[in-house]
Amino acid sequence: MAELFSFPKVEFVGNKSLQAGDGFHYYNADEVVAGKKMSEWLKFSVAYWHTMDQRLVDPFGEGTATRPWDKEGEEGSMALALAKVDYMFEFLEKTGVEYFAFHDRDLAPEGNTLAETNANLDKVIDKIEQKMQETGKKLLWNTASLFTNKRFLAGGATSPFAEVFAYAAGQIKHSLDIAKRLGSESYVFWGGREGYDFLLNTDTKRELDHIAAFFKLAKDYANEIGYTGQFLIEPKPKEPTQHQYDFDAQTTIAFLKTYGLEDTFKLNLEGNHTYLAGHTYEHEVRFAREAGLLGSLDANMGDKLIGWDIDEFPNDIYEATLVMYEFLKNGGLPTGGLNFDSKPRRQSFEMDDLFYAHIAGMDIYAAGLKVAAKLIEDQVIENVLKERYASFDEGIGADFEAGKLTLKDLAEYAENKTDADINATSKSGRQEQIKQTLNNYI
Ligand code: XYL
Repeated sequence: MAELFSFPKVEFVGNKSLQAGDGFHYYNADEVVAGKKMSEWLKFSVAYWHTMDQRLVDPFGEGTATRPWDKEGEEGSMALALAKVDYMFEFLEKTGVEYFAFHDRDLAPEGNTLAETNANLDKVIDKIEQKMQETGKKLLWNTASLFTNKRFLAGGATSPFAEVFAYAAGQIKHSLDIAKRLGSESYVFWGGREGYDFLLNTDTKRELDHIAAFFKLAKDYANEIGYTGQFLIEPKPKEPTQHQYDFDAQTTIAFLKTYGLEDTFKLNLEGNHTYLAGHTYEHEVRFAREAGLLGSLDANMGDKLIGWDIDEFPNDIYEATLVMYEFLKNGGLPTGGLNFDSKPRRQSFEMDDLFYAHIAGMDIYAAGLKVAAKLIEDQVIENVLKERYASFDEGIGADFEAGKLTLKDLAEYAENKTDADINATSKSGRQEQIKQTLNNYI
């Protein structure tokens, strides 16, 4: 088959030239970092909905991009849906990305009934399965869109309408069948419309009970068909709803624990969502890691000046380093990866920009991985923490941590200390010095 893209296969070129676009400057698949090849640590994934389907619309204007596959069929046709698969797999081949991810509705048009929609979808899945066998490319995760179609205007699993709830369940069942069939490493639930727009017409308790029960039904079905991929929830605080139930990592962890779902799910954390929640990406990854619930990453970033989700390709070396620090502390992501839930900027509308954007995203995380590995090798942050918390390694602090003390014991110990005694034990936080050390590593 003739090549579909004129863009050459992307190879590692290093930093011989500093001009981007001629290949990878940092991502060197076989290079060993922290005991493993980069390609084993960094399981990159192309997002079907952006790379294949996104035409760079924004809330104020139509798409600016056309794609080479647009000529293969009418919008919304099966001909186009099937042709896109060829382009997707060549894109994976040329960029050296091993994984991809999709929503059910990214792949094929809907029919008049769920059964018709599933039949359309299965034709595309047949082709994807065949391509996966031919190329060895893998599915990082799949998911179901319970938010695009009008029927989901008030949510899917949290819809106040039982007909919609049942439809959503049917859609998830089929999506799990696909996950099993294609060996998807994880299965994602992003609750775009699982939340509320108006508190006074919403029975929040009932909706949360429903979605928790829905998740349990999904897990029961996965067990029944022998699908063992990791279930993931992707937090986002808002947009499209005013308030989403999976607001951020800690809210989602509390939800999972409230409903006894913490052994069923981990988290898929997306960079731009963390900004919308008023956090940093590394904050969210830290809290998920410490809860033992870090599952996968949607590698994108937001913009400090724009208030909505812009899904920008990652290009911030500080953020990539600090996220990779948490990632390495987690031992990587055994059943997850780095999915580029990202799109080029609206003015970067050419096909080559899609290649440049993925190269840049892979390079920034490869560079971040290398810096994070060096930080850990030199125990930079570990030493900061060791020194800062040293008073809990001996004396009263150690006795407290060992569970030997009551509140009364601590009160007796503190009773006759002066402020001068106590303040003399505080140490500088050294924030400026630590930041400069980080800069030196980068
Ligand atoms: C949109 C979300 C989705 C999920 C998958 O903000 O990031 O694209 O990643 O449904």
